Amino acid sequence: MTLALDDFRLHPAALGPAEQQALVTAVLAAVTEVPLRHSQTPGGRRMSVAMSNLGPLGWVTDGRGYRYQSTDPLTGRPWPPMPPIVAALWPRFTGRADAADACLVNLYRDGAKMGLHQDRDEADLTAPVVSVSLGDTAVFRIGGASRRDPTRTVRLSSGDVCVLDGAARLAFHGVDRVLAGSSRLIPGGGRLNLTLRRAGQAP
Ligand SMILES: O=C(O)CCC(=O)C(=O)O
Ligand SMILES: [Mn+2]
Repeated sequence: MTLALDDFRLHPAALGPAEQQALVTAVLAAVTEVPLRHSQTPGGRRMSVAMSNLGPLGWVTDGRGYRYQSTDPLTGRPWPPMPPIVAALWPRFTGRADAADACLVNLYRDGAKMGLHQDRDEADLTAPVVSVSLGDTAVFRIGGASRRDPTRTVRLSSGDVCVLDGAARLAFHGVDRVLAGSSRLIPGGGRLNLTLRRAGQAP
């Protein structure tokens, strides 16, 4: 396997059923202020994943490109604060004393998937990325720091947490598909992914 996978840390079943339920409830309540939406890619395609953000900075995509900003372009409002149960995942899974300043919320329904990409819009690319899976199982694909590197797939089930750190921080990754109906956690079905990052404050 490629070197990059050495720093891809998967914690299977890290979150128990009660914690998963509490996270879903808190996140869905918080995003009522800034509704989940199908954003446009810079190339003008509608994303199949519905997304929104929590915390000081939110990742947005539109015809102008990818970026982080402190307000929701749809509503003009600041992104809602991260619920404490979400913010607490950062120190727990990274061991760091700092805090995530961005939590991207992705909802996969109706055949939604995410193409192979790197997370590289953050000011400090040395801080890890923490990704939490809730609801239906995802077929997640991960490779190396070059798009041409070999990839492998990993099934991410509800309650799994993965950390992209070190050499894996810039690993290409994506979601090939979601196994519809594999969980009953999300009201209306589907998969909810929370991606916690340090987006701003480069050293
Ligand atoms: O849904 C996932 O597991 C991955 C999400 C992701 O890679 C992203 O939003 O950048
Ligand atoms: Mn990503």
